[in-house]
Amino acid sequence: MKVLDAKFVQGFIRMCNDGWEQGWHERNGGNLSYRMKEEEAESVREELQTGGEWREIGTSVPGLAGQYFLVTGSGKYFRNVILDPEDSLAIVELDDKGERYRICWGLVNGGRPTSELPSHLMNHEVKMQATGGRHRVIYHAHTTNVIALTFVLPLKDEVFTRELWEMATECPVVFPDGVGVVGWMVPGGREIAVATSELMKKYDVAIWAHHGMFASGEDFDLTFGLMHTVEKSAEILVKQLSMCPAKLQTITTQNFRDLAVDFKVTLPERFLYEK
Ligand code: 2HA
Ligand code: ZN
Repeated sequence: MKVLDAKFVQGFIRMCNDGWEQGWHERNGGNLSYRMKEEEAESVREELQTGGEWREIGTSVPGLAGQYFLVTGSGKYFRNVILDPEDSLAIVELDDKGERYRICWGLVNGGRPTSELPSHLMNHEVKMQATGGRHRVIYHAHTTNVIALTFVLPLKDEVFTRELWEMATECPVVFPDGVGVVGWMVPGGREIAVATSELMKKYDVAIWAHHGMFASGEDFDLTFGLMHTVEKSAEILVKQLSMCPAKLQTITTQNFRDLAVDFKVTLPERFLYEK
């Protein structure tokens, strides 16, 4: 099969375009990666090149050795993915130590995989282990309202989680584990990758202060839906803070406890403090 005919590739392209349409991907902002199934790599084998040069990832992900990933390219625009996926995307293979990668498909006009490759791969390694292999998608987006909130809320997991949960009843059901926050860091390197993957051991969402968000999920629908839910909740919070910084009423601690029972989710106690 041709790479562009594969269902996972079509789903990936659609998700890039959905993110662009949400306004989360100005210029070359944001990046997406998908950990391919063995049978998916097999299904497009005829188009995968094996002569590419091995390059350093910039970190070590031994748990992902030998796996294939579909990723957005560094400096590429989400806006263009749907028009020219072979220019914007790449399939990369990792070596047997999980320290180097080579390009097997895509980036036909040159270029490299996403500048956030260390963060993506370290998150994949953590989430693959934490979910018994179920999570396959890591998504980074420059979500406007979440970014705005990182200027006015304390950069604490407890504060962001609780405030975002309060903004929409379905939030604690969609992200019952909460969200993690890292303070401002230089993007692109190993240090921010380590900090983010540390949060990903506990959460499916990590907020990068003054920058954006990372989300992890099983498939494109769930991961895009998670990003969308968190960002929409942040939008409501921005509106609420703009209209009236002191809430007149909200979802209470007891309301969350009742919701958890009926929806059969476990909400960590540290987010259920009395305010
Ligand atoms: O420009 O989003 O974090 C790509 C990015 C870097
Ligand atoms: Zn970014």
